[in-house]
Amino acid sequence: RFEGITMAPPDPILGVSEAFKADTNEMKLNLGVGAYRTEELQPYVLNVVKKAENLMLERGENKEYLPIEGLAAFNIVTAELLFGAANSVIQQQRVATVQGLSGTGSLRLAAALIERYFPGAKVIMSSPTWGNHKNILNDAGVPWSEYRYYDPKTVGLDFDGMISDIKAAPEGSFVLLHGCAHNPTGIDPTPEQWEKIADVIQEKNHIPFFDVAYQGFASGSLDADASSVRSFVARGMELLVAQSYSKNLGLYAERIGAINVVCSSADAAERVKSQLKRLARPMYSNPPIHGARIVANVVGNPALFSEWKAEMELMAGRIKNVRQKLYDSLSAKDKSGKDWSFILKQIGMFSFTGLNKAQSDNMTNKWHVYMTKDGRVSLAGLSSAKCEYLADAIIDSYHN
Ligand code: PLP
Ligand code: TYF
Repeated sequence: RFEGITMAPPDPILGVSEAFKADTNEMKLNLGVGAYRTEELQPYVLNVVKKAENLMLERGENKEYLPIEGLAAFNIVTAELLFGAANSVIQQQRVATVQGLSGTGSLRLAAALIERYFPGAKVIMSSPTWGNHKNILNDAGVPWSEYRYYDPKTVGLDFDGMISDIKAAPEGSFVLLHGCAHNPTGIDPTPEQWEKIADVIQEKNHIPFFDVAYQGFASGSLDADASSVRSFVARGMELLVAQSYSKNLGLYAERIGAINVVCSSADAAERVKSQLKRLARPMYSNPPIHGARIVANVVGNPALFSEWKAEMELMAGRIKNVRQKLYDSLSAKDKSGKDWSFILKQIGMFSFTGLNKAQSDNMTNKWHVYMTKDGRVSLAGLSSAKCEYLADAIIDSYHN
């Protein structure tokens, strides 16, 4: 029966945290998982979240099931936050929004929609991308391949490679794009490059499929971080957007996010929504309510909303500080003349160091710095006090 089941490999990101826990060295540093920590390297619950939870407690809200599509008040504010409340797609009710189990569950629902209504259509994704994208599409039975994205020579974007691979994909493919703060590279296209990407997607009748897991975390501004999605919408394109509140509201364990499908008519949006509900019902029946209420309260209340923005700027600002300090330490300590300025050009929670697997192993085995084997470090798990230590570890690993 179960005897024949073999051991599954550990998840390449979550497995890092497990190894970190087992290490007893006091210098150990967990830069694996992308989760925000305070300067004291402790998890952080936003004040606005606590305030929203207090409000909810005072109101004595019940625990009845949500409808399949989730909390109505959440679905309204989440689409408005993404597209802008005045956007014509909102005004014309052309967006099908369904609450999902955070970013991952929303991507999974989108993948199920693609599998069912676009049989054989391929999703193309950046090389590299967030590792779970491949798992999600594999389990949904959606074929995928990669487009060029990262150029190791410049530690920057391979824009020409990206454009020619998007052009070469079969017409009507889904193009998976990170809305902002690309994970793992921290390298985003410029606004001009986004326009060219949109041009080729339109030329080839492809469908953009955005993953927005870091709105507010890239620039510190919610609107600026949604500009890629909004510029595609402004062209009248149909598209998909998965959203997550794990990082920007620190609601990791509440599993709150949404899938939004922008359609060409209100009528189509209603039909798409009915099909998303049909896909969700046998998978998990209906989503959890707590995180949805928190988001609805924070985004829907002007005072809490502006407080949220201030707290997000604080989080994004702390990450920018350690990014700068890491660069300063590397530049001061490294006598090889290597140019480390690529670290300052990257944005969001991560830095892609360019360390290869053997060098990343040295970081962990010799220096007790836990990170993914692709050379990604989560700056959200770094404190100012640890920047010099990390710089020493990186320089040692690079030159050995
Ligand atoms: N997409 C990307 C690119 C991510 O980096 C993450 C989390 O790290 C997610 C989606 C989904 O996270 P969650 O399921 O917690 O919303
Ligand atoms: O650090 C990352 O890239 C993510 C973090 O259910 C993560 O993989 C961890 C757990 C989870 C979703 C995302």
